[in-house]
Amino acid sequence: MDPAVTIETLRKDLAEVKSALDQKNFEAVSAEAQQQSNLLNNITLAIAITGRSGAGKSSFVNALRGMKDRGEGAALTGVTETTMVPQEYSHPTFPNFKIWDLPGIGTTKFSAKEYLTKVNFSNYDFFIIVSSGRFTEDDTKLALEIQENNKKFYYVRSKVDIDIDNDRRSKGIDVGDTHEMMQSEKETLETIRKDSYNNLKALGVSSPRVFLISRWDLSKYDFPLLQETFEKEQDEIKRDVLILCLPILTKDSLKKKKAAMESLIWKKAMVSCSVGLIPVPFLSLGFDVGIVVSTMRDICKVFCLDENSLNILANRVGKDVEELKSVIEHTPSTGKITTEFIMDFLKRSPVWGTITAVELVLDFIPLLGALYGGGSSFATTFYMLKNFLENAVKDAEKVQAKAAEPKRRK
Ligand SMILES: Nc1nc2c(ncn2[C@@H]2O[C@H](COP(=O)(O)OP(=O)(O)OP(=O)(O)O)[C@@H](O)[C@H]2O)c(=O)[nH]1
Ligand SMILES: [Mg+2]
Repeated sequence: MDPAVTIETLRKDLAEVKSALDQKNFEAVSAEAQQQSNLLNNITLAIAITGRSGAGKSSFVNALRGMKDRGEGAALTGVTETTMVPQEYSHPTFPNFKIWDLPGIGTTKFSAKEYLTKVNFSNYDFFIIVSSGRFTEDDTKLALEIQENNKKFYYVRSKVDIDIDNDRRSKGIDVGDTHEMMQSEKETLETIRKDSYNNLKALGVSSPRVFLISRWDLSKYDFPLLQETFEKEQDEIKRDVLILCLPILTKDSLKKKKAAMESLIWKKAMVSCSVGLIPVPFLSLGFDVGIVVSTMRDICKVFCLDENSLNILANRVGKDVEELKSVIEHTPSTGKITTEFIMDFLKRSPVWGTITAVELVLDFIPLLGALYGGGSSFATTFYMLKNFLENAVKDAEKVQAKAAEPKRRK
């Protein structure tokens, strides 16, 4: 791991930590850090996907998990037999993030109330109702009942790529005619938007919000907006879980993941001062190596740099995993993130060797001196994790760019 954090960036980061600490009293922040620092493993988030048979529910489940429809653990799609019981699918690397594939209400004989009881509605954080055509009265009754039970729901209109293509063909527009294609696409999307709005309004929904989506290109159309909307409407902790677990689709998702991870890092650094300390002889410091190791591994998973995520991404984009790995410069494979790796990094770190980062930390946030090790544990953990994160983001950008490159013809 090459050092990526300089004194200047450390100073800036500490100013941010300080402003977070200044807003509450130290004990409250400390307790909050304890509670939230392990959110990826402690907090469960469950999303329910419902909608008519064939609407694209299972495809959407796979899309949210960053997976292809074929492959180990993928939800079965395109089958004619609809399963009549909720199916649970965990996120491939963060098992507490669950997506439930529910049978559509129209495929059951239940009323909305009975349906919600049967599918254990209270287990879900929110619902997504998927339709590939008009939303039905059943879907709408369900949405109103969900609302009645104080849960959120989002309407998703899937398969817009098919509508766009159909309209283009019926207008006789050639695929080479980019300008005409774009115009036609705009018109199709506008028509679907209006039609969905009017249809839902007619069914009794007061201010319908519909998100237009294609499973084949989630970075286009309304998926980024949908993601942003449900992040906005969750509490702070669940929002961070969503941001960290949802697939990387745009540069913006990388940015958001980085910010969420940064806020997690200083909480981890505070916790690292209080438990299972081991001394670092050459620095006469103590910090929790276990926390540092597990957080670095989590960073790898969040930024799709661990073996499992890389394999899933390679499979999704039809590339060899070695090709994706070849652009990773700084981030080691998760198996190599060990106590030895961390000690070695600290020994080689020029920033750590030449300045007393502890003093810098205490200068900024004298309160941290009250922590175990007089702030040194905090400073060491914070510095190392921040460094690892900066490097991971650089690598993630390169891996995503490689994944997005057109495939070479053989
Ligand atoms: N072109 C296109 N096809 C899609 C999209 N979403 C799903 N499909 C296809 O639509 C078909 C049905 O999708 P599924 O995800 O199996 O639908 P489902 O709602 O789970 O169906 P049931 O489980 O039978 O209720 C599959 O062949 C999918 O590949 C999309 O956004 N665009
Ligand atoms: Mg299905």
